Amino acid sequence: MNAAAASSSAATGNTRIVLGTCHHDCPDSCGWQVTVNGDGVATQLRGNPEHPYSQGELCPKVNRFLDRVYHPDRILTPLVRTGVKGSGEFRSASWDEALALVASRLRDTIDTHGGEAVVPWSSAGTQSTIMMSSLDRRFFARIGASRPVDSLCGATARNATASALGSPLVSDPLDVEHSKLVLLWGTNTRLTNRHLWPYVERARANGARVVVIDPVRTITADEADEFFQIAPGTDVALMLAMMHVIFAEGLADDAYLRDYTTGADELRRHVAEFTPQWAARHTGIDADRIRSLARDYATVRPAMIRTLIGAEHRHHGGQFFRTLSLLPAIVGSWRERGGGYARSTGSWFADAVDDSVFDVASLERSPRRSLSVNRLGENLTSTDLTPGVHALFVWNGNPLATAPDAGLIRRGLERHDLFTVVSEQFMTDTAMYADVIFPACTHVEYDDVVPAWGHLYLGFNNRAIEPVGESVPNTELWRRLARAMGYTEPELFESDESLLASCMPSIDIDELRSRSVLRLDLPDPLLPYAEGGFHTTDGKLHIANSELERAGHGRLPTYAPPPLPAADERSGPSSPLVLMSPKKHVRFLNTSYTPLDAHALPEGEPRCEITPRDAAARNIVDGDLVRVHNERGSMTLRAHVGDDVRIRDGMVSVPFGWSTSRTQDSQTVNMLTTSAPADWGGGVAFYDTVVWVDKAT
Ligand SMILES: Nc1nc2c(c(=O)[nH]1)N[C@H]1C(S)=C(S)[C@@H](COP(=O)(O)OP(=O)(O)OC[C@H]3O[C@@H](n4cnc5c(=O)[nH]c(N)nc54)[C@H](O)[C@@H]3O)O[C@H]1N2
Ligand SMILES: Nc1nc2c(c(=O)[nH]1)N[C@H]1C(S)=C(S)[C@@H](COP(=O)(O)OP(=O)(O)OC[C@H]3O[C@@H](n4cnc5c(=O)[nH]c(N)nc54)[C@H](O)[C@@H]3O)O[C@H]1N2
Ligand code: SF4
Ligand SMILES: [Mo]
Repeated sequence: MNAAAASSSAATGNTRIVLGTCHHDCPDSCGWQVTVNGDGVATQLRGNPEHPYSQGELCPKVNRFLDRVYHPDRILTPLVRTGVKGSGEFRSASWDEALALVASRLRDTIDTHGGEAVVPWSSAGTQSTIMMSSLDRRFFARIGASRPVDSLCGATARNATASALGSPLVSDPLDVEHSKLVLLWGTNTRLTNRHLWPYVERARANGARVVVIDPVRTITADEADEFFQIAPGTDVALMLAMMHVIFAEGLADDAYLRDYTTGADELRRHVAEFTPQWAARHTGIDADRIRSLARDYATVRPAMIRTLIGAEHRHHGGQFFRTLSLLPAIVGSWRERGGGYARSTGSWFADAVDDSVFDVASLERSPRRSLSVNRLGENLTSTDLTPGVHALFVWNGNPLATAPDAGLIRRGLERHDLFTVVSEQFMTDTAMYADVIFPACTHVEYDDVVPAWGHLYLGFNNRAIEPVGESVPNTELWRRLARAMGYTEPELFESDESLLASCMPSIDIDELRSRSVLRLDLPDPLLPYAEGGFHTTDGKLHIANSELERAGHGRLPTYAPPPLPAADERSGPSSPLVLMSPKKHVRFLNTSYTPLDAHALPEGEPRCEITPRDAAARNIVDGDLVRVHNERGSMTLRAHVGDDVRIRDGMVSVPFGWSTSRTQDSQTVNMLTTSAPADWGGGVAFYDTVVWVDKAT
C-alpha cells in the first residue's frame, strides 16, 4: 500500500479501517468503511458516516457484503467444464492451463473465422471505472472482435434526453430537498435509490407534495401523497395533455420560452388537440386529475421531475424521455433550485473521469462490425451473421437472466461449437454454460474510482484485502489473456495505477484516495439551464426539433399507443395480459445475491401477481401453479392473487432478479421478455411484453 492509501485507513493496534465506495449498479454509490484485522481479514463492512450523501447507511444487500466476499460458494480458481453445457460440472484448473486453453481456442477461432467471430458481453456488475471497462476495450480491439453496442440500461434515457436538451446533463437530484412538488415519474425511489428518500422526506416535512406516476403500485407509491396508476407505455399522452392544459390556461412561463427556447408556439398549436379527455382514454387516468396535475406542476414552486430507468424499457422509451425533458422549460422550473428534471447524474463525471483514454486507436486492426448486447440470443443463434459467433466472453454480467429473450440465449449457449469464457465471483445462470470460468475479485480486493449516477460525489475505493483465492481484478484478467495470446503492445499491459492516473488528469488522486469522496467541481446549487445555456448550436432549447424529425421521431413530441393489447382486449378468460417484470426485492441487486442463502427471501421463489378479476376468469386461486407463456417461452410459478396485488386488471407482474436456480422450472422472467429495441437510443423494450396465463395442470 502506498503512503496515500495508508492515510485513507486509520490503524488501531493491528486493525485498520479502509475507506471505499460501493461498486454496485445502483444510483447511490454509498461510502463504506472496511475493518481489516492484523491477519488481513476483513471483519466488518459498514457505511462511512463521513459520506455526505449516504451518511453511514448502506442497504440490506451490502450490509452483508462480507458474506459474499468469504462465501463458501465463491469461485476461487479457474474452472474448466467437464459435463455438458449447463450441467454446472467443472474441475478446477491452474491459471496457466486455463489461459493456454482459452488462447488456443481464440487463435483457432480467429484463424478460421476472423476476429469478429469473437464477441464480448459485459454489463455493470461493477461500475467502478477501470474494472467496468478499460483494458478489455484494448484487448478486444487487438483481436478485432465484434464491437458491443447498445445497453440493457440507460442508453435510451441518456440519448433521448440529450437529443431533446442538447446534452444529457440535468439537475442535481439532491436538490429535491428544496422542492414543493416532487413528481417521481417511472422510478421506484424507495427501492432503487433508497438514499434519496430522506431528501424527499425532508422536502415533505417542509410542505412538499409527492406524486408517483407508475403502472405498478410500488412501495414508493404507497408513501406518495398522490398516485397515478397509469396504463403501461402511455405516459407521453399524459405529458402532452399536461402541456395542453398549461398553454390553454395561460400557465406557461412565456418569458422563459421566449428568451431561451425556439418552437414553443409550434408546440402550443400542436398540443391544442391533446385534451385531458383524449389522454384519459389512453392513460386510464381521469381527465380532472390530469388537469389538476398540470395546474399543480405549473403553479407550485419549485417542482422537480425525478426519473431513472424504468420507463426507457418500452417501445416509446425515447419519446418518453424527450417529452419529459421539455416540461421544465414550459413552466420555467429550470430557474429554481428544487425545480428542473433529475435523472442520471453520470454525465457530469465526464470531465473528472475521462474514460476515452482507454480506447487506443493504434490497436485497431480493421473496421469491426457492431453487435447489440441487447440481442445476444439472436446473435448466438443467427444463421445469417457472417462470421457467426464462435467465442463469447462474459464479465460483469449475467445475461442468461438479465438480457431479454433469454430462452434464445440459452439455446445459443448450448451450442457445441461456441466457446464461452466467463469471469465471475459466483456460479451464475450464465457461468453454468461456460467452457472456462476465471475467478474475479470482489470490490474490497482492488483500487478503483467510482463515479455515481444518483449524486455528484466522486468516490474512491481503496483495496482493503488481498485477492481471495486465485481471483484477479478484471484488469489483470485482460493483461494475463494478452500475454497468453503472445501480444506485445504495451497498452495491453498498463497497470491499474497508471490507468487511474491517466483517466483523472485533473484530480488530486492522493487526496481522493485518502478522503474517498469528493464533490465534483461544479456550482452548488447546480442550475444548468436557469438562464438558458442549453448545449445546442445557439444555446436555445429546440422544442421543435428538425434533427429528431429527420430521424423519424417527430418534429414535436408524438404519442403512439404502445404495441400492447388495449385494456378491453385483456378481459376474457383466454385473453393476453401485459407482463411487468420490475425490480422488486431489497435484498437483490439485479440477479446478484439471488443464489445466496443469506439473501433468500421468505417467499423462496418468484410469484406471478394477477388481479382477482383476471385470476377468476382463469379459475386460478392464490397459490395455484400457473403457466405464463408466449411465443418466446413459458415459465411455471405460483400465483399471488388478492386485493393487495400491485397491478391493474389486464396486467400480470413477475419480479425480475430471480436466478434460474430459484424458480420452479429453471426459467426466469426474461425467457418471456421481448428484445425489441426502444424507439431510439439503444435501449430495449423489456416491459412491452404480452403473455398468456393458464392454470398449470
Ligand atoms: N433493490 C434494488 N435496487 C436497485 C436495483 C435492483 O435490482 N434492486 N437495480 C439498480 C438498477 S440496475 C437500476 S437501472 C435502477 C433502476 O431504478 P428505477 O428506474 O427507479 O427502477 P425500475 O424498477 O427499473 O423502474 C422504475 C419504475 O418504472 C416503472 N415503469 C415501467 N413502465 C413504465 C411506464 O410505462 N410508465 C411509467 N410511468 N413507469 C413505468 C416500473 O413499474 C418501476 O416501478 O435501480 C437500481 N437499484
Ligand atoms: N425483465 C427485466 N430485465 C432487466 C431489468 C428489469 O428491470 N426487468 N433491468 C435491466 C437493468 S436496468 C440492468 S442494469 C440489467 C443488469 O444486468 P446484469 O449487469 O447482467 O446484472 P447482474 O445480475 O447485476 O450481474 C452482474 C454480475 O457481475 C458480477 N460481478 C460483480 N463484480 C464483478 C467484477 O468485478 N468482475 C466480474 N468479472 N464480475 C463481477 C456479479 O457477480 C454478477 O453476477 O438487467 C436488465 N434486465
Ligand atoms: S447497493 Fe446501492 S444502496 Fe446498497 S450500498 Fe451499494 S450503492 Fe448503497
Ligand atoms: Mo440498470
